[in-house]
Amino acid sequence: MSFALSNTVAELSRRIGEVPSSGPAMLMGVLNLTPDSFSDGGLHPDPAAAEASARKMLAEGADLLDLGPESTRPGSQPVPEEEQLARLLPVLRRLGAVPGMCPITVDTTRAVVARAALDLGAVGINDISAGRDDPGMFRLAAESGCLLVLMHMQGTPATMQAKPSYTDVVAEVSAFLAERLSAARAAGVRADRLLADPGIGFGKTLEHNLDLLRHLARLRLELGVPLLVGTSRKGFLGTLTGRSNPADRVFATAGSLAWACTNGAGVLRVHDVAAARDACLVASAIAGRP
Ligand code: HH2
Repeated sequence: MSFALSNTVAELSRRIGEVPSSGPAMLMGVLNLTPDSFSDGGLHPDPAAAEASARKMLAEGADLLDLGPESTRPGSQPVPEEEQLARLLPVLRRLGAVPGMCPITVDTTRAVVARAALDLGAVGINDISAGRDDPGMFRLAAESGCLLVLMHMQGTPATMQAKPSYTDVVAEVSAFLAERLSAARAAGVRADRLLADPGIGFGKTLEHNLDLLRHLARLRLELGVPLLVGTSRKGFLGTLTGRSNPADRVFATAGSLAWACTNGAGVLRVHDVAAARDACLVASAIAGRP
């Protein structure tokens, strides 16, 4: 990692670490480069369309952008590494040339894809398998010094919503993430580069999702690292509001974000950056964290 890049990562991890006590959560805009994502699939058929969305999210206040070359919606199948690279690299090259572009993370479980993204200037890896899919991921994060998000998921995207089952969802998710965080640290990943994510919608019923959100502050305390939370437009919001189209869940998302950002979330992964920004500014101000 270059000197400039490692400074960016250090500054980012400092800012993210400060969030729960001061300031609203940081906003990570979702930029999926897939034909089949549950909400924005097919919206970015070429790098120019991706750049337009990136510029829009940047203007709306995104602190980070998360580029996704693989859908992980319920029932989805893994995308081969070559295909992920073909979707990702042209967009990364293009965004690298945009003046003032915010730092970029890549949503992949494959180390070869993550390495190529880091080589093109990405600052972090969002690994929804928490290092279980590819043993090379922790090594790469340790060597590069990048940010690393570790997420909880029961099962795999292909099967996860078939029959999610827990005795105590909060305790089990917390124990899983604690184990994955210590495995990452044991592999040499710097403690201040790690984030944990309860994985809303990944092998969870409505009640599981609500229980996890209700106990975000406890997870933050038990895990000792910043939390990333992704509720944006997800199915449980559709269940609660009766809105079947993910694009109609922007207000429902804002409600969940206002809760998350005042209850321990450091980074919010969102499709609608402008709505997320306003919801979090207001909720954080009421909570006394302007
Ligand atoms: N959710 C999605 C994808 N990646 N990563 C983290 N860390 N946390 C999340 O909650 C999360 C995630 C699913 O959302 P999206 O990317 O919009 O859909 P798809 O997986 O269909 O591309």
